[in-house]
Amino acid sequence: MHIAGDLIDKHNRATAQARDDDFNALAEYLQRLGVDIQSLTAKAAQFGVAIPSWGVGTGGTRFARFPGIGEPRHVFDKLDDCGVIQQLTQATPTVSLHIPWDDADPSVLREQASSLGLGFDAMNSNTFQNQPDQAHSYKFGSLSHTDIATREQAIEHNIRCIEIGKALGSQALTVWVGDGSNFPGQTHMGQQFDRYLDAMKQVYAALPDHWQMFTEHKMYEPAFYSTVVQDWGSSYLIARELGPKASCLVDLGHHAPNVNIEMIVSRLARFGKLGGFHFNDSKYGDDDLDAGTIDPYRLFLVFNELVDIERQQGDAFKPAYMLDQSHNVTDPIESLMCSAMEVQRAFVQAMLVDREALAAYQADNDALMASQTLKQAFRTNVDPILQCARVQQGGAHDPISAYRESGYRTIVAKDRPQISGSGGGIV
Ligand SMILES: [Mn+2]
Repeated sequence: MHIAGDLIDKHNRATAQARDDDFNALAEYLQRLGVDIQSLTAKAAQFGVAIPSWGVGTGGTRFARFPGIGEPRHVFDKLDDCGVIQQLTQATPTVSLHIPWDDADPSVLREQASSLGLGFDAMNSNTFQNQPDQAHSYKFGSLSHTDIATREQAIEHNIRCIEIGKALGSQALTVWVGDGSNFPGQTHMGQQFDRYLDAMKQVYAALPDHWQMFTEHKMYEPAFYSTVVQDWGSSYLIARELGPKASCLVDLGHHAPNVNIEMIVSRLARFGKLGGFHFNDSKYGDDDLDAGTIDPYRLFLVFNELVDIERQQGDAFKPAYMLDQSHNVTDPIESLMCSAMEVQRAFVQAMLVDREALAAYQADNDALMASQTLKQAFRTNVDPILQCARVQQGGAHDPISAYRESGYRTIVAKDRPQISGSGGGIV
């Protein structure tokens, strides 16, 4: 189901004068800096970040989950919600599925997705919880489990995810495991890592040639003492051991407070192992808050590195961008739209950085002016660029307002009974 085109047109007409005025004012300002607003707007329009299918449901904490009205009942409802996010923001052209939560006939999934103007991003395997018909439990791990039959079951599941992904037109597999330990001494950390690597090599061997495989580090949860893929160093080692199709995903939330994530991004890219991102924000740990809500400057600094790397590596540099959040107190569609726009904003702001000036300040060791060069780009309000990029493509000037005007949630709630629980949103 879509938002009525008439409603979006009406909304965009009502905001047209303000949009034009603001765009022209910004164009004038950027012209003084030697920046062409039209090419910047075209780049903003091309920007896309994938929506995780699990993100359109309400998440929860270890304490409770408070479902909202009209939550998606199954993957087809999730695709509808993702379609609305794409329709209004024009910044989220793909969906990332999670197996087995989203198991369904691939041809039907493909048909619905294409009718909504959506494609499929990376496939996500799930070996961190048991399924009803499962022979071996993942309570004590999956790909690194001490029991070979459990490891084989986890390998088989990942290979099945690749098969489903092939039928959907996906080209990547993200492997995230909950494996680790809760007590010192519980596992032999070296042998556990060996078992994980051995299992991952078997999954890697099943990848089609043009596919990529992403590993994602996380310092804690659900294992609270050690995790098998604890940090970016472990993730890098895994990607290097596996081969050229393997690279690292950086989930912004999976770091201790104050960690310099932009430096991690720079390091991984420098050695060809930056696969992509899970965008969200965090105040304390893996809070899975909306992107840019706590520290928009850090998000900008990450994109500052990405734009710099792209300038050096050209089109060969194509990191996978995805959101990964848990929405506990907001409408997930609204949160995902806000996050997609925040990520797009950081990208556009980072393109405003005067790279030549920055390089000169760095060469002169002029720390203050180098920092000011970044700040100047970050302080620029690029809303008019984002608004025009959306409207030019048929999206809404203000997606949140248009969404609220449409009453979408109330309308779908008539067909979607309130549910008490479903897959979480905490990976
Ligand atoms: Mn993640």
